[in-house]
Amino acid sequence: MTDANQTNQTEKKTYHKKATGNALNTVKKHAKEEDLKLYGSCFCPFVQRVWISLEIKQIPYQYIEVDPYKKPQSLLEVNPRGLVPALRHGPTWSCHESSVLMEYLEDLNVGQALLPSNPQARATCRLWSDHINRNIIPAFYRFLQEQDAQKQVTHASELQSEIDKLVAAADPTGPFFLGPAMSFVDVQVAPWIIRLNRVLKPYRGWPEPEEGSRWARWLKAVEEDEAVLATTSGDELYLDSYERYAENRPNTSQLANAVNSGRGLP
Ligand SMILES: N[C@@H](CCC(=O)N[C@@H](CS)C(=O)NCC(=O)O)C(=O)O
Repeated sequence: MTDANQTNQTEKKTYHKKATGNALNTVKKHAKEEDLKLYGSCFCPFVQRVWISLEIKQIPYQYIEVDPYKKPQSLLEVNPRGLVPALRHGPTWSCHESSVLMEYLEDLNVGQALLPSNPQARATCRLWSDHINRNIIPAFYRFLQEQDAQKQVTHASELQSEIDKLVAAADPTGPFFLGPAMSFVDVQVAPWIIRLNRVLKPYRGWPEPEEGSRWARWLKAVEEDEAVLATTSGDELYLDSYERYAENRPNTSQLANAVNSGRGLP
């Protein structure tokens, strides 16, 4: 006879350890040894930021899938905190933190620039990237992890209002933040944009954007961007990987713990 609890346990979904769909093709194309190595996890939105940047810039890189919850020695060597993404470039140098890594790739001056050249326009991009990190991302997880239906309504409107501030700061025509081309701010927010439909919609009933709105055009442009598509797995990968967050299971991740205890994100 099967123990009921045990059955329940085995039915729980968990994070995937291998990319699927388009992202798997990209992983395969970047399996061979390169000087620049991205240590990533297929489900991780912070990794996807760096991955999209590499794809846009067409910098040669090697993609190395790691499990950040198991923290293999190979990951701890490039990031002692044991979080993904981390980069190794050359035999000895390594670094981590997705926003820092995006800035590093920018500083290499290889391929398409993601920040504009004008210092004031660059500062504006950094200001809105800070808004994404400081306000949009925490609001996303507070909403996803909240178990109380009433509080979910409050968190949904908080998330929407943080997104609205970003939309109000964007170029009025778009479809991207600075206009017709994807740039730094778009890449910073893109992984969470694609997770609205794949995670917040199925788990929390996140609505479709208002038809014809500036936000709807932005979403569509991000969803159709080549580098976003190339780093995105099949829908099921996200649905499965985020069930832990949607159920707010204990010790899901350092990020989930930080959200639950009201601390800043790791
Ligand atoms: N601030 C970090 C956050 C990175 C992060 O939280 N990564 C998650 C995966 S999505 C991780 O490595 N978690 C491991 C853990 O919680 O122990 C960044 O921007 O790179």
